[in-house]
Amino acid sequence: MRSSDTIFALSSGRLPSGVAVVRISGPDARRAALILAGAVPEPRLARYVVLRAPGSEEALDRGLLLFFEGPRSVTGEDLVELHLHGGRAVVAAILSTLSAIDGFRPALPGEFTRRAHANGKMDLAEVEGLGDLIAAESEAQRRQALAQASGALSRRVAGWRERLIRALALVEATIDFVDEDDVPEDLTGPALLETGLLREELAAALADGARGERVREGISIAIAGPPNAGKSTLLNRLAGREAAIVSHRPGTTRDVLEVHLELAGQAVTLIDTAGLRETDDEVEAEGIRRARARAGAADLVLWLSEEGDAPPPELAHALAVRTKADKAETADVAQENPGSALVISAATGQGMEALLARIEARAAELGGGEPALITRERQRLALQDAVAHLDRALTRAGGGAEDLLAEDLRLAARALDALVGRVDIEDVLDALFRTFCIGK
Ligand SMILES: Nc1nc2c(ncn2[C@@H]2O[C@H](COP(=O)(O)OP(=O)(O)OP(=O)(O)O)[C@@H](O)[C@H]2O)c(=O)[nH]1
Ligand SMILES: [Mg+2]
Repeated sequence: MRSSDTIFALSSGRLPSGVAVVRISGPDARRAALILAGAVPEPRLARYVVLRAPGSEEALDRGLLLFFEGPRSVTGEDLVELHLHGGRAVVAAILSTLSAIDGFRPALPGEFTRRAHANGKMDLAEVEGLGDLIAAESEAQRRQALAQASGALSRRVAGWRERLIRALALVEATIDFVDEDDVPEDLTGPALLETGLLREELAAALADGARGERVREGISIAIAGPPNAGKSTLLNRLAGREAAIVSHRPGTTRDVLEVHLELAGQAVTLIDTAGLRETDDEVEAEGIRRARARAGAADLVLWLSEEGDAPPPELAHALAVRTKADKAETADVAQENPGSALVISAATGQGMEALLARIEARAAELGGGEPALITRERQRLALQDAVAHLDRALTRAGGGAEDLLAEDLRLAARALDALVGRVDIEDVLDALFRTFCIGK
């Protein structure tokens, strides 16, 4: 597999489809246009063409052909895009024609993006954002991923890095000129001041990162409570399908069951669990152990019971929900003591709007607002690393520790580089040369 090969692939979705898009990228992409359509159109203009196999008069298909001349293309290479009729045989005929061209081969998974990255079109954070955008299922995930794919994190990191390098240049200057008279004063003071400001900004982004990761992974809502409370019935109602088995027998649900849905623009994993009770049954006991674990880790727990009981102490933050309001006795009790718990009937739908409103409010609390900068663990760890180095740098105040301070700042810059997937430290020197008149 050479990176100088010209690669091609079906870039649109499952066939058959209305339109299929085939992408061809690499040094010989023009040749594909010449062979298939007889001419290479002007860059960035769609041309309606008849596509033919080489040496044949017969048309394979008619469609649009676009040519993007590198580096002004998504991969940074010459790139041809064919918009074909989305039939399996049409696409097969085009792909097999492309395969027969010398130096052409099918693209590996992610290879277009890999080339875009290699050609400096996207950094690592943008590639991650792009991956998330393609996987996005909720509105919040789409917004967050699009921001990251469009360079929101990369731009912020670039700004931080520039300031860090400037601070580092001040420290380097202090080291280099320490024995000379023409350096105005100790420059580590301003460097430390900037380091402190940066540290706060990085820490704030880090604190907000939990929200980003939650949006990306989805919010988890566990339904817990005693056996027979109506947990599975509620899950089915929220999911809009019979996902879980419902029965009048207490202890029906034994495994943890998950359904994925979108609530208030957030991806939500709804988790049905085994009813909590004392039991001698080994299988049920394991189900209950899992139920407790999942409820304990969930972003929101709904504690269901027919009596509207308060949740147990280990789930103190759970939202109490009184179920089966349609049953007369329950309804009476509910009226006696209104407001103590949400009252619903999964059978009639009573109280469901209020319950959904509470869930949505919590989802908005957890994942709402402007897209977060940090959206995955790898980014969080790199940012934590940078903050740790800045923290260490801030302990170097006072004379004599300039070398150590410089090293801390260099390591922080390297952590930021790792965050966006770029590691070159040479431009520290560039910054130094730019800021000071070395050739004195
Ligand atoms: N009248 C009425 N019956 C309900 C309602 N919700 C659930 N039920 C009934 O209550 C019984 C138990 O329902 P499930 O949803 O299986 O209860 P569960 O909490 O999942 O029970 P386990 O899985 O055993 O812990 C079933 O017979 C349901 O039909 C409701 O809103 N009104
Ligand atoms: Mg159940």
